[in-house]
Amino acid sequence: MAVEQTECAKRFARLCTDGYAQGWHEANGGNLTYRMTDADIEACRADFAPRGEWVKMGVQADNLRGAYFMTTGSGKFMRNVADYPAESTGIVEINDAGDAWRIVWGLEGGARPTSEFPTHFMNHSIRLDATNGENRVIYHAHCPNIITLSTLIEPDARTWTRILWQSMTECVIIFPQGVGLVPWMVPGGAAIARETAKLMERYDAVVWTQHGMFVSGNSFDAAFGMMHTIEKSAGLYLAARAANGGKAPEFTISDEQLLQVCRAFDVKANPAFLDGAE
Ligand code: 2HA
Ligand code: ZN
Repeated sequence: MAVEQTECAKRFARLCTDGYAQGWHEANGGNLTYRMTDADIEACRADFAPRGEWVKMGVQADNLRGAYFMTTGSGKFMRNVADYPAESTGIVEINDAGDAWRIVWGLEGGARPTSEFPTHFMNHSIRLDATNGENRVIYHAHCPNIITLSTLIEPDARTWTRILWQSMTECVIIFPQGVGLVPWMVPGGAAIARETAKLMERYDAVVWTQHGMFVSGNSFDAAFGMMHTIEKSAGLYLAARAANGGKAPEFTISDEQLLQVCRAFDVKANPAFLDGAE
């Protein structure tokens, strides 16, 4: 089967199209990686043709030695992924040392994996351990409400998480651990990758101040849904605050109500962010 026809490539492309339609991917903004299953690798292997040198990432992970990732390309546009998958995306293999990649499919015309590959890679490593290998998707988007909120609210995980949980009832079910915050940093390298990965030990989602957000998920649906939910809640808060003359909205969901939701849906919310939780 051609790589483009495989289930994972189709789902990968659909997320890119959906994210673009949401307005999260201006120009080459945002990127996506997927850690392939053994079945995905077998379905694609006939098309693999390793080429080029191993490229060091500046980060290393023992638990990703020999892994295969589908990735968007550096400088590529999310809106082109579905129509031009072999130019816009590719598959890379990780070396035995767990510190370098090489292209085995796609990224045609001299392209390389996303500039944020080190962050994706470290997040995959952390989330793989945190979820017993269930996590497979890491997604980065320039979602506008999150970026706007980060110009109004200090980069503090408790403050942000409470604003997001209090603005829409089911948020606490979708991201019960809350969101982590990386204060403004230069994107695209090993330093921001390490800061983000530290937070991914505790959170499924991490905000990059004045930049966007990283989310993790066991599936494309879970990762997209996480991004969508958090971005929507930020937008609701911003609209309410604007409608309230710039002041914080008054009739938001209380801690007691959040705890009631947690009990009803058997969710354990991060107790550090909820007064009255044990
Ligand atoms: O791929 O989003 O953070 C472009 C970016 C870098
Ligand atoms: Zn970005």
